[in-house]
Amino acid sequence: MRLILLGPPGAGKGTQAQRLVARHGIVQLSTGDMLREAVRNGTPVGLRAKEVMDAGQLVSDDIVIGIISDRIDQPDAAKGFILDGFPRTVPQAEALDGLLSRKGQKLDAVIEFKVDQEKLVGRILQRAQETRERGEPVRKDDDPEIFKTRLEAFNRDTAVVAPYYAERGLLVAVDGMRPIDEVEKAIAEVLETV
Ligand code: B4P
Repeated sequence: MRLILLGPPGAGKGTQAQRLVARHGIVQLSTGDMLREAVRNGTPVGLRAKEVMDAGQLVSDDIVIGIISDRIDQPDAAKGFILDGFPRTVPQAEALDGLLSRKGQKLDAVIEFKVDQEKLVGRILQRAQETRERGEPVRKDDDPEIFKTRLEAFNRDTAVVAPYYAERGLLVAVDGMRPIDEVEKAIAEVLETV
């Protein structure tokens, strides 16, 4: 199975991707996690990405497409994957089409999480609060002002990715406002039909 999870920041893509990994035994390919790891390890990609991510902007297409092409070629992605946070722009979606067609592979579904912007802000503030209470460092981009920039980037560059997949008959919307277990159930129902 090859899936894309699409939606605004804080919509629950990462949360549901982990549940899908547990349920289906396929890998989660999260560009956010890969970029944060590159930043932690101080790699050339990490050095280029850090400032952009901290500011809540999108990392350049060439960097992100580069890391995804390398990752998708790994043996553990051969039997399927869940793309979480990629593609975030139409050029990224077009690059993914190219990568998959070279491998003779197809996407099974693109699941779009629908969540109101007010709810997104509330979730991010809560995540920051819980992280602080655990004594762990809070993600710089979970600051309320920077989160606004992330939402703007989503509205400007990522919102157009859903129609791209709708035109190809792959898009299925899920109500991401509901509790985590209910969203998981809704996704499971969608996957029974693909
Ligand atoms: P990401 O790591 O993808 O961050 P995200 O959008 O906040 O994650 P997600 O939607 O997965 O939210 P989560 O499940 O954690 O990106 C971070 C940055 O990396 C970007 O801003 C950008 O700079 C860069 N980047 C990544 N990919 C890129 C690309 N392709 N191109 C360019 N740049 C890229 O959920 C958030 C919170 O809500 C959690 O605390 C969770 O517990 C809670 N939650 C989730 N579902 C819930 C539910 N149903 N009910 C209640 N709470 C819920």
